[in-house]
Amino acid sequence: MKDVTQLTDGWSLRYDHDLLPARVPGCVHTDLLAAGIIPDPFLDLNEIEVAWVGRRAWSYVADVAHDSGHERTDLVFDGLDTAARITFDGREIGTTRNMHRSYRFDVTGVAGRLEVHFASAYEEAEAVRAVTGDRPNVYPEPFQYIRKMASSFGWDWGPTLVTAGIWRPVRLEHWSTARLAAVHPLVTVDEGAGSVEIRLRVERTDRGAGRSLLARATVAGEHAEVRLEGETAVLRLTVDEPRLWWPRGYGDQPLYDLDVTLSDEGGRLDAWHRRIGFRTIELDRAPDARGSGFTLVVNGERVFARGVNWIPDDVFPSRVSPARYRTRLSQAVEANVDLVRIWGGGIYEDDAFYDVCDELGLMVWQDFLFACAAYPEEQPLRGEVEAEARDNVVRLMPHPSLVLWNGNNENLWGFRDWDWEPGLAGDSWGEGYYLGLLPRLVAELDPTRPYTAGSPWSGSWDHHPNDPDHGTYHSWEVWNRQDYAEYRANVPRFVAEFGWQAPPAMATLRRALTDGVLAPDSAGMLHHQKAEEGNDKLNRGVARHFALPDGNFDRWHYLTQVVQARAVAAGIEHWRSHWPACSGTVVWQLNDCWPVSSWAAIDGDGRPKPLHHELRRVYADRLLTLQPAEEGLVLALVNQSAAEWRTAVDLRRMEADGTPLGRSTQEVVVAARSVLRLSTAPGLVPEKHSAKEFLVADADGLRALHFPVPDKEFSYVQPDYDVILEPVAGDGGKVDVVVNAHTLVRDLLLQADRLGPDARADRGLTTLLPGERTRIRVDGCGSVTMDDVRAALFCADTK
Ligand code: BMA
Repeated sequence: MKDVTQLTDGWSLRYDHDLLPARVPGCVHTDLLAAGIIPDPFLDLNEIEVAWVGRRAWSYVADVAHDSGHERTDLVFDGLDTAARITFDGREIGTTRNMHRSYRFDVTGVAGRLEVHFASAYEEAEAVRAVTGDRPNVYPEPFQYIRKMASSFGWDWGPTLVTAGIWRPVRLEHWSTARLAAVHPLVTVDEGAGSVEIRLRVERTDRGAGRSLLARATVAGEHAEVRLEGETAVLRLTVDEPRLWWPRGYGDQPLYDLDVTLSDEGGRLDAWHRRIGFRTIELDRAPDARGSGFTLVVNGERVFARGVNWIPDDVFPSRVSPARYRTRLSQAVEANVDLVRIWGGGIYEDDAFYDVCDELGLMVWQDFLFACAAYPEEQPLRGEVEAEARDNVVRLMPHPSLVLWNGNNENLWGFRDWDWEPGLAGDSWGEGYYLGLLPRLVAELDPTRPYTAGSPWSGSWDHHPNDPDHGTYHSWEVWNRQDYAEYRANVPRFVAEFGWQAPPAMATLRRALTDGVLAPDSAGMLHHQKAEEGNDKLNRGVARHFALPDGNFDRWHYLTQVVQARAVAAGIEHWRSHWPACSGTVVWQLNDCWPVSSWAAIDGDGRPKPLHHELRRVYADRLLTLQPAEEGLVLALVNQSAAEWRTAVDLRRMEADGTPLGRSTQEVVVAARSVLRLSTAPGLVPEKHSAKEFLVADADGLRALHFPVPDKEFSYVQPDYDVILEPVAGDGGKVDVVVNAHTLVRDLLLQADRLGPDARADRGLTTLLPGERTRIRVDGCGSVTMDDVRAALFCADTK
């Protein structure tokens, strides 16, 4: 049987004449940080100070002995970042130039000093650029000339920390006769029967050549076996009426163990195991009266995708453990998300990511790794692109959560709209990957899964790549230039990106910015804001609704977070209420890779912003919303659950001080998985530009509000509420904060992180009518005083 030795221990990083202890998997920055040689680049302006790290060559060394008694020994790297030359016992055994591939070298009989020499990624990228010629991109960094996580070079939410290192596990594999070189399981469901087709490839030693081998597969008590005389074989298994894997909210996530073994007459040689799930997946892009849609269909059920975009959870991805993936993806689930799009400027994540998604019922949309640039199609890149795609398609295809391959992020759009076309003057820019190579590879290797050429993409060059009526759409004009109400101006078929920025939680800011003085434009704040005119856009966003607080950082911080939550909610409420014309929203972005002001719902320290709570509301199965629309004020009820929703909607027209002006109750029935749009009775609609009245709709504990004018014009009464602290019996770490409102209290927020760095509140923004109360449970805060709590409470209508 194959025998594996992990090479985790005993590594050192050469630093001038010293050898520093090194972590594998890891990277140079984290080793230098652990050795006290660089300051933490996540704090203050330290990023600038450590820029030299990415400009240098580095090497890792370990002494490796092995004597296995096997015929072959392979040195296997799951990931090298990036341009490396590997020597073993002084002999060069290989070179690499792709962070996204795994590598295997035959090192039979070799022992001694193993050394991995990394060139600076800049040097490699610049050398490749010299061969391919220059191409346009969105940032002044050479990220499209090297197959490495693009955002390592910085992004509009990320620092420029250009890594090097052995970023994924490395091991020795000792084997004799033959091993399983590739296992591709094609899993689908055919008329109720689960079908697994396993395409196998084996590698043989010289002595194993021609020997008869037996491959055997098992799933759900079914077996299949095949004799191999050559290198390849196909095994087929059928499982009668398997339990189906569903996205969360649609059913369970049963997973089945699929085992493949390889043996000869002497016994077992190799084994492979994955968990699979039975489901079908289609992407419906059929033309219709509006254009052409983009609807995921799972097990025949059409799904509105409640999505978030995912970026690498740490700019040093080797630090992201399986436990951290689980935490972050569980936060997505808490926000009622059912789809995660892995964005193309990041990485193909570790299997642990997709394992969690398989278990939690999160659909995964995986971009191939191209973002915001024209990518040369010449060698040496073309071969690398094909090799990395083959590696990762085969690695990830067993996961039932994976529902879609996507060719790139914004490159088809960039070519058409961002002035690339003239400058390219016929040079290659990646189209051959997105419309040629990648769809061919997916069809060859993973034909049960849909592929789309890009995001955004209208399906063909017949329409603009970002045509709202065709395929996927990225909505960025609103954040860049407009008020969030403008999200309501169109109904795209699938909104794959849109978002609004806000700073991170206060405790995160305080940890990251140690200079004490916080202001929107303090040096630290500006350094931890990477977007073009980011702060101006934040300020403009606030100023459309509120008086911009001058010199009051706490209020500025709170209001930017309120506007972020309201903006994203406005988009989702509108687009969801247009299902099935619109069949998905993917918020830019779920997470961050360091502490920064960004579009993220969860900040770089893992703390939720108010947007995270708001997502839970707007992505719930049932959503109640009031929307100014062309036809008047629309009351929309979204019911994405499998059960009919019968309810009575209580509509109240009110004055600012809570005086009722009109009320009615409407009985409604919303069919399963559907939306009901009703016009509001004219007598209940507040006067068009009234600063004095508003409308409240309530149903089954859900609430929708409509204020005819922006907050700064509304005649709020000075908010008044009292607060009671109730310790939670038997649990010293928890407290209930009960707020009783005497007036209208708009967007009340308890910033739990002000009560303790690990404290979490179970509620986000909450609007209370006069006489209403809310109970906010805070977990992890320890003992708190009334003063602490008062100082952590904010509301929007404060004068
Ligand atoms: C889109 C994304 C990212 C970017 C985000 C915010 O373009 O694809 O490249 O970070 O918008 O600007």
